Amino acid sequence: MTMEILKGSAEFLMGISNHNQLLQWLGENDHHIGIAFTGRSNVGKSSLINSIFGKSTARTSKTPGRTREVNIFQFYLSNEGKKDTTMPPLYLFDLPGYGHAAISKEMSNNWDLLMQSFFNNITKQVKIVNIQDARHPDQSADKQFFSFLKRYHLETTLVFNKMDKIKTQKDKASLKKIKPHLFDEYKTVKYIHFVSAESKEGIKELHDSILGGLLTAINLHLTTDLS
Ligand SMILES: Nc1nc2c(ncn2[C@@H]2O[C@H](COP(=O)(O)OP(=O)(O)OP(=O)(O)O)[C@@H](O)[C@H]2O)c(=O)[nH]1
Ligand SMILES: [Mg+2]
Repeated sequence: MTMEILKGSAEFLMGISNHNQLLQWLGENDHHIGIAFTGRSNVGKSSLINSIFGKSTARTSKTPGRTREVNIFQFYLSNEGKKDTTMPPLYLFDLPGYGHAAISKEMSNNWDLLMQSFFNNITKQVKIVNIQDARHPDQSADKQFFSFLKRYHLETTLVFNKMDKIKTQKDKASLKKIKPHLFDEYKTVKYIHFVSAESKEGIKELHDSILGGLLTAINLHLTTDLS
């Protein structure tokens, strides 16, 4: 049985910038299984979503801070190349970026409210992907985000994007050396990937790792339903 994320199947449901509306959506869809993309503005969250879920799923931009809403998509898996309709609905959340200097106080307060509402109310069946820029790993904004995230005990995959910008093998190797330190510092991080949405390096491995997490969550869901 070959399962994959069905490319081009992600359907945009809505973009939510109001935390009460987000609470309402999460309340109405309370068995959600899925995946949430987080990271500093401009690290390539939307670009990575597109390389995994199919071109033009999410809007990308040269202007940092473009994604200001929680964008919710529904997507499907394929089994032997065919759309699998036996699965519970799967959701993809493209979350607004953090750490953008030019963001106003008002916008950053709204980000806090949105993110608290999101992380307080999603199920454990939502896997978190944190994207960082391979050229600037573990920035203070990332540390802050992880200290916020820690209290929710959600399994997280850490992804270093824009690997195409790291030209020498020596620089790639020294970046990869910080892995043990990151696993040690961030206890909820289970996997670390080095990828490029541009060159597609590492994308297949990231896809497989995300799919594995989804299949585990789906199995748990099915087992719980039967008991
Ligand atoms: N060289 C290179 N550029 C990339 C890569 N991934 C994304 N970019 C570029 O980085 C910029 C930001 O990409 P987005 O995908 O919009 O980033 P984002 O994290 O969604 O940004 P916000 O929504 O503003 O938080 C765009 O100009 C992309 O083309 C990559 O792997 N390599
Ligand atoms: Mg974006």
